[in-house]
Amino acid sequence: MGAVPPAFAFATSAIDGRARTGLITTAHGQIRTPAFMPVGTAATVKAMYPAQVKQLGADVVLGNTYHLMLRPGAERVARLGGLHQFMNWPHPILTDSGGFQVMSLSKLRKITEKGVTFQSHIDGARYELTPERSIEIQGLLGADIQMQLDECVRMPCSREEADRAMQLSLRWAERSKAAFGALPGQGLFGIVQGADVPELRIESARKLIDIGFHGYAVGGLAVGEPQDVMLAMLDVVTPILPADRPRYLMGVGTPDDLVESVRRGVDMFDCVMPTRAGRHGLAYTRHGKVNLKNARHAEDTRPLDEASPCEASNAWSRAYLHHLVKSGEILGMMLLTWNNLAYYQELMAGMRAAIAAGRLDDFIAGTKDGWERGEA
Ligand code: PRF
Repeated sequence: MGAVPPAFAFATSAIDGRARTGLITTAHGQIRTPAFMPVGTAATVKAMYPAQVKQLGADVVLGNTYHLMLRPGAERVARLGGLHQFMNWPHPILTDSGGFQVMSLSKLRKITEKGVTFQSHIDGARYELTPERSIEIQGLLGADIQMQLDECVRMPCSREEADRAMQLSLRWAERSKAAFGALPGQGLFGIVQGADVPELRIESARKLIDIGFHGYAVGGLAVGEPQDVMLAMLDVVTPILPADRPRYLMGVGTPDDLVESVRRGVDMFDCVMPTRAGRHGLAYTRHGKVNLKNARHAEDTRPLDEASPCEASNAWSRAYLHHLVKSGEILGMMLLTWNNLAYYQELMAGMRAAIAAGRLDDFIAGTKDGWERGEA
């Protein structure tokens, strides 16, 4: 990196239907899109070394304002040189704003116009998170991509509730933008809300575009609704988002969600699924999911995927992985997390190459065929 980081930018290099492939430029390097961001909630992608995450093809990881403000604290991370240095990940970092995690993890939370107050899930201490404080924290962490504070409602919910949360998120979007003191190479994303109501989604997207962000996220999906509802909302939203800004579907998803969303024009994803599943004995492969807890693997000498270039997938037998998982051994979690992130990154690389070649639909059909035909 030179003395002055490059400006935040997004450029597409190929379009295939509504899907795009391109490059986001940030202060800490470039992100190839479509991108899957491994989740590094507490300044660690659980059970993985940072260099290993990068080597699998991840260009960016996600950190969480909520967790890091509670422990070790944003000011402390800043004193220690920022999140990149703290966790020894010199590449791009995106931080979520905290609102979603407050709603899912904290106790006694209360939302007002000003922001959200809550009790820490760690020690019960009281905190306040406003749009301004969230942006301040993300700045202290040094995140390359920062997210506005928003309110995400679970589905099913009433139209009135969806409307109220979406309008509040719009007002918080304005305040987040006003508070954002961009350093070179840093960007701020707005978040589209509106549950499963197309008119609310459209109003949210239009008004965010008027405010103006470096990128646009679609929030409030994968929160209890069936996949067809999520995809229908993407069909409504992605066509009206600016073609020259990255689009990020938050907290999604399964491999099938990823391919169907890329087909609909999404550029970025994050999800705990590959890492969390890996700590619970579940492997994702080209041949579908493999539950290593199942006794049918107890004497299976085959690896997860002998054709995979990833060592976690080709070098250890299912019998051994079954044993590690049944014994609660740390190495079981490490190997399955490694396998799962390798598979997710391989899927993203496959989609990027397919879009560049104008063959995304064929690639997706072949990929689904592999999952369905199984053997695993
Ligand atoms: N908002 C924010 N983070 C999120 C979500 C959201 O709606 C979701 C919903 N899938 C995951 N993470 N800020």
